[in-house]
Amino acid sequence: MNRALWKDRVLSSEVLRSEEGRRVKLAGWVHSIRDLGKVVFIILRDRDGMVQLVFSLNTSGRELVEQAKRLGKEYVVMVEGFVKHTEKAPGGAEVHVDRLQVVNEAEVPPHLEPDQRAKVDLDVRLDDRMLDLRRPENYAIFRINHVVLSAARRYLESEGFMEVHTPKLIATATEGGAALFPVAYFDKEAFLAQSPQLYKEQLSAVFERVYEIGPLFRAEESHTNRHLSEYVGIDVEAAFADEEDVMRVLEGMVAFVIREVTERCRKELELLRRELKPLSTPFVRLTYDEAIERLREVGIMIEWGHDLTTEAERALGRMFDGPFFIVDWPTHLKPFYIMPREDDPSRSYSFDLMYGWLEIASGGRRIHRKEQLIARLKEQGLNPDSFKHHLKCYDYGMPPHSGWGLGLARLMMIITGREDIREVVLYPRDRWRLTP
Ligand code: AMO
Repeated sequence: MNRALWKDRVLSSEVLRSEEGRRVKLAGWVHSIRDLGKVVFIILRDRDGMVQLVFSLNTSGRELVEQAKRLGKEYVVMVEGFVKHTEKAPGGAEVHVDRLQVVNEAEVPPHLEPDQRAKVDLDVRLDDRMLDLRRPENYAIFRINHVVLSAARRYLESEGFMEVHTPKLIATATEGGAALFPVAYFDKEAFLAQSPQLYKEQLSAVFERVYEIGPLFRAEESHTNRHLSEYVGIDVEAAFADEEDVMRVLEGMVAFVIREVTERCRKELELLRRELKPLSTPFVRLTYDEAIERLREVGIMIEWGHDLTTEAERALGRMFDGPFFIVDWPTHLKPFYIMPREDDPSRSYSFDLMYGWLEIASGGRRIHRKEQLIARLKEQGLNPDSFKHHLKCYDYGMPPHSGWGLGLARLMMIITGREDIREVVLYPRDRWRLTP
């Protein structure tokens, strides 16, 4: 069989839409095999889905039926045959094969066969991630991930944001709390970026509205189901905007993403047994003070000025089904670049976006005056000298600006209903995993 076979192949879904008797060529992987003696049924999987192949004595001949019996799961094959409509086939159509070429054989461990529902531990699956990704459930998750990204880009562009990429090799920390990964950078020490924070702020003084979608690195020592050492962030920064303006962009984007996924990923959501409720904006806004008061009413005591515990987040998640903002956080809980409130500097113009129990984004209004930024750096025990390149920008005309950062995988956990963040990342990196 020659190269031309896969040059004009059709995808599985096209077979299901084809007229009876149409001659088609297909290429893909053997998903499952059912050998009934005189007839062999194979489910072929391609990037588009699955289709049933039939090898029978009548159309295929004895030799081909025997060849089909010797196929194994995940073999790469190319076939040619004609379409037949029948109620008995999944999707209502099948291909009766009269030509078969085995392109490559495969040998997969039985517990990781992609036609089985995942029964084994996630870590075992992650050790053979490429194979694991072939399971239809995973295919659905990452197809949704793609639609989320494409919808986010479309929404942000419609709001006048321009896509940028900032360095991931950096000289200083930006997010106080999270630890950095050091990197040997020629004869110096560099770090992997925890966030594009300072660069996106600087770029807001040039292009006004920028966004970045890219990898971020945090040396998270603790092993939780919602933290990774490497994750994709969607970061936004806007000049001449306050926190309320960028919260509107954030809730608008999340609502748009949910709508797009609902419309464009029906098949995938059905496979994952997910139903997404449409979101109406604006989302609920709760101040930090109101949040700790609501928690006190259910017996969870958070002293003013302390961060919310996981238990507290879970309790709030039960009170607000869906997305809600927590705003006006104590200033000292937020990074140095967040602006303290003018009417009460112990509180700040900041917000976290929660979705149920999970924090999916955080942001706020930024300080745009140099003296105030230097004072805040010092208050947080940071050395302004380490930020001299950034501080210089405040001499060149820094506009008022605001922004936020959202964790893509956190949003994906919500959309797909997965409780472990590693399920929604292709090759997750955490405290214990650096391979594959
Ligand atoms: P923050 O540190 O809150 O804010 O991060 C923003 C969002 O990124 C996600 N996130 C993570 N996701 C997976 N693994 C991690 N280890 C991890 N850490 C954070 C969360 C979080 O809400 N510069 C600010 C944003 C801004 O103000 O613009 C920042 O990085 O969903």
